[in-house]
Amino acid sequence: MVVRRGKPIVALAVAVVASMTLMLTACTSDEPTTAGGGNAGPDGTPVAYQEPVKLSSENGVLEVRLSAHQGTVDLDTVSEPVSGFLVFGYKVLQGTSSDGSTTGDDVYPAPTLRVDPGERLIIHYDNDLRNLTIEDFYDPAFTPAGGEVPIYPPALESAPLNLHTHGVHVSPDGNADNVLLDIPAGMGNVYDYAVPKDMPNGLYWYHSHRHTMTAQQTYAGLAGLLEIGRPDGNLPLVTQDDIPIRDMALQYNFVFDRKGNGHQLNDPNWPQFVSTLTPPEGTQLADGTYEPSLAPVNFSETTEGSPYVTNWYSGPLSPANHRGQNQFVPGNLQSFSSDSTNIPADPSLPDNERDVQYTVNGQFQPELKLKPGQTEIWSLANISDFAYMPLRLTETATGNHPKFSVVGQDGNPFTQVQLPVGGDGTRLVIPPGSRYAIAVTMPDTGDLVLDMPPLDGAKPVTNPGVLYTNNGTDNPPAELGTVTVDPSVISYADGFFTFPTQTLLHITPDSGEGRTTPFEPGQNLDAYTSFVDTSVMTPDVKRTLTVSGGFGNEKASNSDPKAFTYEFADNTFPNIPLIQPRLNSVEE
Ligand SMILES: [Cu+2]
Repeated sequence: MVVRRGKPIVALAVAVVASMTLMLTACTSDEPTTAGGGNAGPDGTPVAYQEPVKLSSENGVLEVRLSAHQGTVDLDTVSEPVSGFLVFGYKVLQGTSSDGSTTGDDVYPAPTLRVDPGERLIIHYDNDLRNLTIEDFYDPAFTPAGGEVPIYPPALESAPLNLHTHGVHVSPDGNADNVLLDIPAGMGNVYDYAVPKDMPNGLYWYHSHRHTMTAQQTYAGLAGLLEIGRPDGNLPLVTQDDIPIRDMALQYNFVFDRKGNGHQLNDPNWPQFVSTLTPPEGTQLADGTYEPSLAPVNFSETTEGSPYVTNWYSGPLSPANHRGQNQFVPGNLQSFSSDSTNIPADPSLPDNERDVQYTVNGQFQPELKLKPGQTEIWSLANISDFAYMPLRLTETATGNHPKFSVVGQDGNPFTQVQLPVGGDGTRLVIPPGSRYAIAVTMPDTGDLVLDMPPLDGAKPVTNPGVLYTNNGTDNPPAELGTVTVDPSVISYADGFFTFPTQTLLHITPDSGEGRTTPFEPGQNLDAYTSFVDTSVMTPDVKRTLTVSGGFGNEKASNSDPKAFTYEFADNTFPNIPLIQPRLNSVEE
């Protein structure tokens, strides 16, 4: 009894101290706060830019324990801790950490790991994904042929996982970096990576790669950065001019009722994987009795009266099913209209109250201070599962969009500075999994802004839609209509998904004068790289491999709520042709 009472009192004491610290900070300094909830609601202010805790090798080895489990994370734009994340608890067994910690937990993104080429990375990897209580965490694997499609995908109470060091030159065999490994909940694996001595310096990342669950495990937080040597690529010029290097992990999160009651990480894929094979009848939608509801799983717990709008489709498998197309667009940027209802988009809603937010190192529009004229290297890593993130820089004093000087990609230093192909070098699209190292110079006057800009030539996205209105019960009334996303708020569209415009990072002038280092297109970088120029070689073998795919063909099950196949040489995995190139041969 006494022991049980102890816990709440300690928690209360910690909460009081924490809020006092917050008040003191607020009173004595106008520095942005880094506390959870610091940028929540109308009184929120941008938090100070920060990077995830970094765990680095010592005497040639980084040895850590990473324990994956369900967790609760402090987001800057939510006043309460947000539940429903999957996080790594960490313990440093050999190595150092950037904040002096030897253990930590509930961090988002996951800790950054750092080893040099030729060193060892040992990860004691525990799967504690047990006793899960996340209603929209499920396995979206297709229903077996002839099987019954459930109305709601059943929530997983536990989940297998594995570990993948994305892009690192290591063995995929056995219990090494094998993406086909299945580590059941309650078990673990020791990953012992020998990073090759001749691997170039660069930024990589790690995440669970358990097929069919990779996306939601990555989205929910089981992903972090991995530095092999220096994330700039160990460029001689960066060493010579002592240029600061930053890691920026790009992610997104969907918290439906961010400033209200629903302090839960929502799965944006949910409306895609509920089964509407049986269409609604009569007044089922209007009286809220039609199953499934496409609304977030915690809809009834969110603020009463909240609307939720999403694309609608019911009936058998069809290319007309565009559910999910707007799932990465904040609700306030979508408009809904029907004969009786008209909900216009509300782009004036403060960005920090959007339900879907794109973040830098888990922070929403953080503030970074740089000396005017200072050049830095930013290593940007898209460690999200799905988000395509086009980037643009703006110098606010002039409105000028500086070109991106790219010095490396996906962990490989470039031999020369290159410009991205988009927007005459001013638009850099970073797809999921990719990393770009860029040189950025703070202008002499004004701020610098990094954002996801409007897409030139974007068209409005219009679809059949459904509007749910939360009435505090499990039977929210719904009505059908049309959902539209205005082209002015679209930064990227690929036919499947649409992504919004959003500011990502605000850079304001610091006192003093910075040191400028030019990085001009074509300038030699003289870094050690593993790139070889295959364009000048004569291919030993030429192959033609047709990549295709689609909805509703004979290779996808017609009884699935949503089935799409990717085909290589007219077959789907695992029936694709086996290709065995000879070592040291060149193929085209
Ligand atoms: Cu990956």
